[in-house]
Amino acid sequence: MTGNVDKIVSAQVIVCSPGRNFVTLKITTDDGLVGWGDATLNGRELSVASYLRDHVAPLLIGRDPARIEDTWQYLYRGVYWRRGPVTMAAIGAVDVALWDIKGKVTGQPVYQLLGGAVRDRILSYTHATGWDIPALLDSLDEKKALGFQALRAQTGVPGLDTVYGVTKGGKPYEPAGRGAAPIEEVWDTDAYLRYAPKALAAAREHVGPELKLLHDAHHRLTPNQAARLGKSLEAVDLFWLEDVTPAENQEVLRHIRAHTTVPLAIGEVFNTVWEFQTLITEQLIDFVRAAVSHAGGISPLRRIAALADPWQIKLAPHGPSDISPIALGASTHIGLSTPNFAIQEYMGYPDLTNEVFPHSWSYADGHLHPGDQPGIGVELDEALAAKFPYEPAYLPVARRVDGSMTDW
Ligand code: GCO
Ligand code: MG
Repeated sequence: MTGNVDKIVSAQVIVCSPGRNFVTLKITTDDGLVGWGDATLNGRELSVASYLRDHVAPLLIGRDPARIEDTWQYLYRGVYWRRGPVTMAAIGAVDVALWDIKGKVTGQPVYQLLGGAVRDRILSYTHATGWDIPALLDSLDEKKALGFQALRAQTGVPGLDTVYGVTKGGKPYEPAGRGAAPIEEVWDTDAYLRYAPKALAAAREHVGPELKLLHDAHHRLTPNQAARLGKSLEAVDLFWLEDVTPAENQEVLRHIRAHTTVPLAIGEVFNTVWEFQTLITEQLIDFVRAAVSHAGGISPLRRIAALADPWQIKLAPHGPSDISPIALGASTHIGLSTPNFAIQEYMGYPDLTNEVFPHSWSYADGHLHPGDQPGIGVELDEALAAKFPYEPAYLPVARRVDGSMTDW
């Protein structure tokens, strides 16, 4: 123990943009210990910053940082207008920062406080992306050469100029575009359904039977289209098919499940256990995709995992570029210590992001490990972050070929 930590003396919000926007919470105790949390919500960053700065930070001052669960309950149950991405991202940052402090107080990496390691390292997947099939196959080879044993495969679609998850010219995929308004993309689900099965079959043929292949439909199909796509992909032996339909309507999953055994992964846009309840207890999904930051922190994500466990449903947290290295680090502590954890998405970060957020977690040979630094093991270099102030940036929006809005 490093002393009698018993009071939070400050809670600051830092918004920076080293390549993309991140919202970071810094909680300081009267002993001078610092805990870091990630409150980034892609395209709506400033709303979470305000929620924390204006409504949460004043409530934290004077509280005992050791009372992580009580603080979580206070910020969740103590608010009449609860749930939703802004609230839960804010609460999530507080929860992670308090776990970070508890680790530093006890001198332990957080995974030890969560019960210790149940595995040696965490399987991770990254994105392979190609504008056409040959480019996708090259990208799969390139990512395999980095050691990945699980890869998400996305391709362009003939006739469309922009497609979710894909770049032209081999650049890493990054959906958020800087500027005062979102980019408008044109989307055609029929064209996608004609091409995607061919691209995924070619990918399987190319990589052989062992590599785990994943694919993200990004909320764009009707229930029947999803059922048909699932059926047509069974021979490809996907590790999962992600976000087949828009997340709001959960009943449709019963129809999809009745028609295909393709494993389904859902939940990156969910914020609480309640959105998973039916999907888990009716066994309508195979993987829970919640992110540690957007689902309210380490404490509630562990509860979601515990609910999923008896149904043999596994945790597979969201880990795109809009999850900061702090939340990614927190996720690796959960991954190392949670029995029904399957895989962590890991897009990787540009060098600048890694410099702004120095971290103890590491990637090697297709796997992640949180490292053994006390706490979460990730910090923000405030002086460097200050050189990259917030810049408006938005995720794209999508219209059908007839000009009407659809789900991006
Ligand atoms: C994924 C996701 C992301 C989201 C992004 C939006 O599976 O990684 O679908 O790429 O599009 O997080 O902010
Ligand atoms: Mg996704």
